[in-house]
Formats: sequence, C-alpha cells, structure tokens
Amino acid sequence: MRYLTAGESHGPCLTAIVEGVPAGLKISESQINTDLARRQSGYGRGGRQKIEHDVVQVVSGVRFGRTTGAPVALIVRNRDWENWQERMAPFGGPPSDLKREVTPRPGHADLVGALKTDTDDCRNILERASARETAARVAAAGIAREFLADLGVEVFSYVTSIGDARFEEDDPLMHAPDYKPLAIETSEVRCPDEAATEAMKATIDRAKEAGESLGGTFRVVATGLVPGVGGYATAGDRLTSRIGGALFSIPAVKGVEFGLGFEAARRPGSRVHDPIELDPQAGFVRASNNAGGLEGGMTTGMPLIATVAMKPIPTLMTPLSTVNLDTLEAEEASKERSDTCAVPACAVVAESEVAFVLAEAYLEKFGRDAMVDIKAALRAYRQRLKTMAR
Ligand code: EPS
Repeated sequence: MRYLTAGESHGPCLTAIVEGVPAGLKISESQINTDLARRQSGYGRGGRQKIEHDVVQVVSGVRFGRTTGAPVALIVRNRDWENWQERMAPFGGPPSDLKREVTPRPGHADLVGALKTDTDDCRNILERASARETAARVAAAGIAREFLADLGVEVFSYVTSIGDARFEEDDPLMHAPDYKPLAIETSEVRCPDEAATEAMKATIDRAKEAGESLGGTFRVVATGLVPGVGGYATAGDRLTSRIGGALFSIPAVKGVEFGLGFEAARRPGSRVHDPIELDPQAGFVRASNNAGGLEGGMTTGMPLIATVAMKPIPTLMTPLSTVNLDTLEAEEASKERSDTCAVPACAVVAESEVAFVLAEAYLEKFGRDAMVDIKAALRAYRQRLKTMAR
C-alpha cells in the first residue's frame, strides 16, 4: 500500500492516491474527517486553521462503503484558495501587484529549493514544502488505519514535550500503551497529563509573545501487532528503517528513537534487551519493552513505541536575517502568517506515516487481494504461533 500526494498550500485542493488497497475493506468518511480534524487542532496553531475545515472527498476505489481493490483517490479542498486564485492561477500571467517571495526563511525549504529549481519566487517552493501537504497524508492514511483496525491494530500518539515544558513519565515503555485516548484527545496539546498540558500551553503563550516558534517531542504507539511483521533478511525489509524513513519524511522531523533509543547506547546489554518468557495464554512474551516493539527489523508482538523530535517552525514573527534574492542585500526573512507550534499536529501526521508502513508490512505477510483472505491468513498465523508455544 503506497500513497502519492499532489497540491499546493494555497491551490484549489490537495489530492492523494492510495494504491495497493485490498478489496472488501470498510471505509468511513467520518473517521477520516475525525483524523483530519485532529491534525488541524492543537494549541499554538495560527490563523490559517480558522479558515480551513478539512473534509475528505473520496473520488475512486470505494463503492457502497467498501474498497473495490482499485486505487483510492481522495481530495481535501483548500478553503483559502478563494483568497489566492490570482496569485496561484495555474494558467495566464501573474497579477500586476504580485509580490514575489525573495527573502527566504532560514530553516524552510525556500532558499535551497529556489537555487535547485532556478526560480526567482520562493513561493513556488514554499507552496509545496508547506506542512499543509500533510492533510493529504492524513486523509490517505485513513485507508491504512481502517485496514489495520480491521486486523486489531491501533495507532495513536501523544506529546511528551514542547520547548522546555515536559511530561515527566513513569516508565513510558511499559505504561504508554495504556494511556487513555480520551485524556490525549481532550488535551489541547495531545498530552494525557493535565499539569504538563498547562505547562506546555504556557510555554507556547510565552513563545508567541516573543515572536518565537517552538518544537517538541512526541511518541507514536501501535498496539495489537503480531510478532514477525517486517523482516530481517534484507536491508529493505527492516521495519526499523522503513518506519524511521517514513517518520523522517514529515517536514520538521529531526530525530526518531525506537524504545529506549539513544539511552540504549549508555546502558550495558543486560539492562537493554527484553527477557523472553512463556505465558500460558499469550505464548512468547517479553518482561520489558526496551526495544519498543522491534527486534531484528520485525515486530516482537509488544507495542511499537517510537519517539519523534520536531524542530521549531521556521517562520518567525521576529525574523532571522537572510539575503534578498533580488538586491542581494541583507534583510529580514519573510513573515508569513504561521503557527507558533504544530507539535500536536505533527504527532497525528506521524501516526499516519507509521500506519502506512505497518499496513504495507501486514499486506506483505498476509496477502494483498481481499480482506477475507487476509483475515484468514492472520488467523492461521496466530494459530501456528500458539502451536509453537504449545
Ligand atoms: C505553513 C504555514 C501556514 C500553516 C501551514 C503550514 O499556512 P499559511 O501560510 O496559509 O498561514 O498554517 O499549515 C497548514 C495550512 C496546515 O493545514 O497544516 C508552512 O509554511 O509550512
């Protein structure tokens, strides 16, 4: 299962095509819209989110609520297009009052993209490099999430820090899978702890006042996985690299850790690896989950736990210095309307990326054509694992 997106931040719409979707999968538009709304929310978002109200339109590959096996195409319209029709017109000339973007923002794709593509208007770059594109990813991932949910796999996320405000957790590798979805979804920063939520909001307020922006960290958790999904045999099979690569494809992601992550490099082996036990009901289980659910590039059957770091948004209301591409003089970088903090939104996008990789890995292992066959293969696999654990 793969997706491809197209669309500019202020163009008419974002489009996604998902291919490799098995037939017979129930799809709910309202579920996708819920995920789109989750991505739009979060304390510290800017004026754009007051304009947009993202809803998906499914235009192919689904009939009477179920996938047919054909590629699924989805559209999310940009309401802001109304205000940008002339400046973003696909054809005709530019309006006489067009203001080209010539003061590239440090940290955004503006400058390097302009150098690479030989344009004198960074808007050509920033329209596509904008994180607006991630709305299409979240819509597309609705298909992957429904597929996984049908096989008992759930993917969620929560925020662990914004700037220097932290959620201090007691043993997250064991406890994070049990955090209550309601506590996460009702927090304005996707943090299940009330005191930490307030501290994060206060940090965002201070940053906004100072014309600053803030990054942070969050975890993505997947539960209900069977062991042995992914592979150890060749580099391209390994879920560690596939999920890592998918998470690094999200704009502004600067770090990914699985389980203990960098902490594993500081500890001796006996305090890193997860002892194997035999449970009369569950079969082979682990006494701990320091690996974060991945061993040898495969799922262990324990929850998958990845921790992700997002850098602060490059658009600053007190801008850094840059060089004007027309005059070649030093100047302040452009001040686009933007968000102070988009860490909670990034966490929802990261759920989507993880869901896509897991969905593809399940399809590899259990078949690709029809949900009924995939479910039968999964049942048979679970049964074989039981037999191996007697
Ligand atoms: C973004 C700039 C802002 C954000 C945008 C990402 O948009 P605008 O320039 O229209 O104010 O709001 O994110 C979204 C629109 C979104 O839906 O997430 C950027 O430069 O990356």
